[in-house]
Amino acid sequence: MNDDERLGVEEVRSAAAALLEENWTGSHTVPAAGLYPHQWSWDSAFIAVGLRHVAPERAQLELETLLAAQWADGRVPQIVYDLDRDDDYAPGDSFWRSRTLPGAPDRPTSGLVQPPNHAWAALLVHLADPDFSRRRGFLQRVYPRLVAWHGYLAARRDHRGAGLAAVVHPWESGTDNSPLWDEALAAVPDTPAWSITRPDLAHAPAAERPGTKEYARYFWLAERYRDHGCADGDADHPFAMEDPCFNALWAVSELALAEMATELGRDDVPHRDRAARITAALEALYLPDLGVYGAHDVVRGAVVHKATVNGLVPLVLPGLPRAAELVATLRGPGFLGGGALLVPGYDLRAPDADTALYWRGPAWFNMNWMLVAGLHEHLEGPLADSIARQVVGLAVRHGFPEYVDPLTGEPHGTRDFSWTAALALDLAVTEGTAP
Ligand code: 9WN
Repeated sequence: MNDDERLGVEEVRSAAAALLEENWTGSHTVPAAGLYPHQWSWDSAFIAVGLRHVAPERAQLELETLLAAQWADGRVPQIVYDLDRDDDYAPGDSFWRSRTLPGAPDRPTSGLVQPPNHAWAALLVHLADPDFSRRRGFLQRVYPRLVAWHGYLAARRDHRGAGLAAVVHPWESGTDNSPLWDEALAAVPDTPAWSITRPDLAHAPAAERPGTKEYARYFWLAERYRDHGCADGDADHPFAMEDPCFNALWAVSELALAEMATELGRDDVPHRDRAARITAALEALYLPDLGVYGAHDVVRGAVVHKATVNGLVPLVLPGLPRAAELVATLRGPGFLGGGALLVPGYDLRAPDADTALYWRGPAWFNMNWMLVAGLHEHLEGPLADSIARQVVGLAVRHGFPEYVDPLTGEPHGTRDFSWTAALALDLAVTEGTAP
């Protein structure tokens, strides 16, 4: 019996619940008290998925708080700022000054977005206790906001009319320094006007975070977007990428909206149609020789030829024509077959893979959680269970790290990271992985 098998569900539940309680502010959960002191968009959705097992009302509030900061155009912001912590993370509200922008909410936010996993999370939260959810009118309240959010993606982010949404900044992908963005980012000037501070480096080693040049480019791009009023009307975005992970989450969230629509007595067909259109459009991003989806660089008109975990996430989609190929890649030498405990962020054989550096090789718990869901979707139960077991074991054993070395399990980034706790808790409960 190994360490993981000795963990009981109750042990996982109480460790995860204690951390989520500690990181709860009264209206939302911070991703990590030191490194990430505000509310982050896709983090909140992952966190709600775990919270539903221990605090269903907080799970609903988590999403409602985020959606209350929605912009008039429907965008759900990447970050909702806590002004008391504005010096503790950069860029803060002092950079975005969102409340001076038309259509921004009263709450201070970033002008960017993050991947649309919210409707998926909201459906899971509802299903955890449908009676309680109905009593609180949860779906009635969140459904129209989620529809507006997806409407923003369709209206403002489908830059080339192919049915896929583009991210206009690496931060929007949630996989900030993924090798997928290297070429596009190299063309971005590294001369922002803003004087950059790095409060993040007080909480994680510099060697595990994006570098100075990358940060300079991140700020230059963010500054440009801000100075165009975050308006999306500008056809000359220097950075516009269709990410397979972002778009797969959009499609799976459309399917979740379809289920919500049925529950609410509304028409589910437009949601199912959009999910089918996104799934079909993803085909153009598929890289047959690598067995994964790449990212389409809208500015250069080409698909980036790199095998990252982003390109495996479409496995979450039912009926995906490439499912068998993705499973083979996942089992193959670049990923699990290369001796990895968890699915790495980047093909282990790539010359520039680094198993300790943020999104350039380490294994992330949210990505592995999505792959577990995708493997179940495509009837790969045993593989899903073995990944789920590793997620739970490594998460609890290392104090809920942000990410781990996929080969050794060594923890990296910050500790006490909320989505690691929430998703380990979810798998412990739903998969029964911790006997
Ligand atoms: C920028 C909060 C966020 C996650 C992202 C992760 C990291 C921020 C940063 O932390 O990004 O948004 O400062 O590095 O890449 O996925 O949402 O946990």
